[in-house]
Amino acid sequence: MKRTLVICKPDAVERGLSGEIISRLERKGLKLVAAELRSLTRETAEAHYAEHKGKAFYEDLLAFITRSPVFALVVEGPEDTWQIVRSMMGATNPANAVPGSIRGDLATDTGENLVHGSDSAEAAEREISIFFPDLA
Ligand code: 3AN
Repeated sequence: MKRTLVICKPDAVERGLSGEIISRLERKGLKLVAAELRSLTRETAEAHYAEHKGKAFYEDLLAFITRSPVFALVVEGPEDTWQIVRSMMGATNPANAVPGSIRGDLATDTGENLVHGSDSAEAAEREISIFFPDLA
């Protein structure tokens, strides 16, 4: 899958860091294919985070991701684009995210960790179809 979904989460937009995140992706050599600033409905958030349903942090996660607009992006690169984005993001827990990564440089909180990237080629396809059905 050459395309992957990236979400600059509400904390990124609120902190004025969506430009920084997009700039890093572009400087890396990934191409923007789609981009939209939008408020997520609970329904869209549930579809996106279906794998986390039932976990202790699920309701907090839905409240967070729907609290203010996100910047949803589709970026394109070589076959392993989703892996490139994941390594640029850094670990889910910013305490483990290496300096140089988005979370390693800019985040301190596991919940509010600025960015989402699809974690497999299958997830990229599924998530792009949720956010940008015309592209799928
Ligand atoms: P990633 O965002 O690195 O792909 P996932 O998919 O495991 O991580 O988790 C999705 C989101 O759920 C995370 N970005 C984070 O906001 C939240 N999350 C994951 N694990 C925890 C946790 N242990 N406590 C609080 N929030 C969590």
